Amino acid sequence: MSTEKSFAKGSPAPAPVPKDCIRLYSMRFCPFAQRTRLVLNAKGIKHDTININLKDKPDWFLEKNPLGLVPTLETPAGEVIYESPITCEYLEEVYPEKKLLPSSPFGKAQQKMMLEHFSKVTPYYYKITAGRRSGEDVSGLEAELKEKFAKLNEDLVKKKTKFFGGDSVTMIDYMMWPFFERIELLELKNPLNDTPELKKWTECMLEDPAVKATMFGADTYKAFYKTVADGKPDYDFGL
Ligand SMILES: N[C@@H](CCC(=O)N[C@@H](CS)C(=O)NCC(=O)O)C(=O)O
Repeated sequence: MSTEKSFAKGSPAPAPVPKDCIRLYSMRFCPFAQRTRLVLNAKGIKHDTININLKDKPDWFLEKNPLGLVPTLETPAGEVIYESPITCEYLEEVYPEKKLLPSSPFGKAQQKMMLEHFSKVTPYYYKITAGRRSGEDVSGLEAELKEKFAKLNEDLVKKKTKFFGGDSVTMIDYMMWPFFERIELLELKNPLNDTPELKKWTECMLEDPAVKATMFGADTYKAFYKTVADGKPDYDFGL
């Protein structure tokens, strides 16, 4: 089962998670939930998806995850896992066939450190888009973000690899990708022109089957985030 339309407050609770399946509570346009969708997809994990209306959440969802955030996973045994990096690490451990993390403790630690650095990038997406909406001068924020992109570029140059964890896609690439898929929302002028390796990375990522399977186009994101900015998020946009 995959519900596309979102469940809002008052919607009946979905059936229990089927025995051979894992469930993802999601929102179709959420970059954090996309991390989990990428991992589910890359590993070919059988799952169902319940989309949540995040403005008007069902009580049964809040009972599962009191933070009320997506992504949230639920197993047939009723175990609930949330916070995107935690959901992805859980999937890596439970479904180890196609590995996305290195096996050495140092390799794993390196990916976590990269993610920690990257977690300083994501707030700019909210600050810049909100700043623009309220007519603020966001040029300082833009410059800071470009500086962060330059650091990521330098990282790829030093490593001499196509991806952040080597020459094939690994977990860290999937953790970062959703924010690059949405880069046009920032309305920056040629955002990756000064960072050619990072730009090449985005081109390589676009070839990845899990990326292709989970992505939306820039026009869809723009239209969805316009509904958010107008205070009436249309979680079912395009359905
Ligand atoms: N730190 C969380 C962030 C997840 C998050 O912010 N998800 C948003 C949707 S993009 C959400 O669920 N928002 C609902 C709310 O804030 O009430 C993670 O990495 O999973």
